Amino acid sequence: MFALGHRADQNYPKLLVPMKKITCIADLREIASRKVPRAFFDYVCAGSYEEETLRENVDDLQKIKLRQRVLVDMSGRDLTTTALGEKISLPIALAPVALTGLQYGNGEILAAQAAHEAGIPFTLSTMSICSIEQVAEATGKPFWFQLYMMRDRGFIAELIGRAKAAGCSALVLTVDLQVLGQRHCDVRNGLSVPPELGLRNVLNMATKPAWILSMLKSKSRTFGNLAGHVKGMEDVKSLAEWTATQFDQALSWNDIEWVKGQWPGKLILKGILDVQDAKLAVKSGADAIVVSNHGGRQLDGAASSISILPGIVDAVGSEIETMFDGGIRTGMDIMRALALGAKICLVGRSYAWGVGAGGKAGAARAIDVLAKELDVTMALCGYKRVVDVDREAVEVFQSSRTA
Ligand code: FNR
Ligand code: LAC
Repeated sequence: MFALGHRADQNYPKLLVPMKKITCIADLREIASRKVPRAFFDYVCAGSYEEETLRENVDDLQKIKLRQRVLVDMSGRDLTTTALGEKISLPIALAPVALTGLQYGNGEILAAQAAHEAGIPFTLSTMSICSIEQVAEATGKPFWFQLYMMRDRGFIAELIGRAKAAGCSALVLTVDLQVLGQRHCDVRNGLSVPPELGLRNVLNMATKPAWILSMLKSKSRTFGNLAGHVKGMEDVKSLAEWTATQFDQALSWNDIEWVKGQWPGKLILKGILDVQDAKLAVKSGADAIVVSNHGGRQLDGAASSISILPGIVDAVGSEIETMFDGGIRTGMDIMRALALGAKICLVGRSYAWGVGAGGKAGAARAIDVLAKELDVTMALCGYKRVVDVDREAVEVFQSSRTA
């Protein structure tokens, strides 16, 4: 698999770089920036409003210093762990990312295949391009389904039923997007699904032949789970307008019971960023939470996910599985989040750029980069097993280390 490359230090012609020569997530982002039409690439990168929270997610992770330990036996390392009681080969899951199938044709199917081959969970967004059924049929493996609660409860019950019928192994209920935080670039780019064929967009797409080719092979070009079921979904000109009319702004803790009635399986609440809410999540009977600010795409000015994580783990860590997302760009970041108590990390943009850069090979490369970085980081911090990583792995958040 080849992709467009960018680095001056690589001995490859700029146009073709083998995937295995891609060294880091930043490489995948760079390649995606050239291969994916502008409106869809910007959609992935963006945070809401001033992008303060987006920046803090990344910056606060980098501020946490890892503790270098030497002369400890680090042979035979083991990156396996569990999520919701299931064994997984890395402490990572692919986060729900809307419109992945517009980064590259069949993007959701390809990312799901890459995740399954790596032995980690894939989460399909409600707002995916490939439908639940298409992903299930193409992969033949269970995945997690992410749910947005809309006003039409009949449709939501039907959607949950479809996830059940497809053999989904967990429901991820996202609770931090009942109204949409504005990402300025989406307004400026006129982001629409399916892509609007105005002159500017067409000219931009014409410079992306690999993308066009992948889209021609794609099973779907609009919201696969919603088109044909929800009115107006065949042609969405503004996500903000659409969410404002469809999403249930009255959603409250009382509705979790209703969801559990429809879905007796494992339930994950995604978008918890407050200790008080984490305690309510435990009370609600959910199996897990994702400490998340939606990758800095919703409440701008909210604290970084990583700054909130330890407080939540201290408050509820023994009562509920605590997952984490926001700002993971390296294996070192994963180590930091695990050290502060995350059971696993969900990864959003890092793999979405991979899909844009090269479909399944790009997604697989993103997972591989993160896994290898985590493996080396663990070794240099003196850990053999992911499940043993604890707060002793970082310099901050140590209360009293005397020896
Ligand atoms: C998202 N996210 C998201 N979350 C969700 O529950 N449903 C969704 O459909 C989407 N869609 C979506 C699209 C794009 C382009 C991005 C970047 C993110 C949020 C996502 O699941 C996750 O919380 C963040 O991406 C985590 O932050 P990082 O890893 O991107 O920094
Ligand atoms: C987003 C939504 C759709 O972040 O989750 O764009």
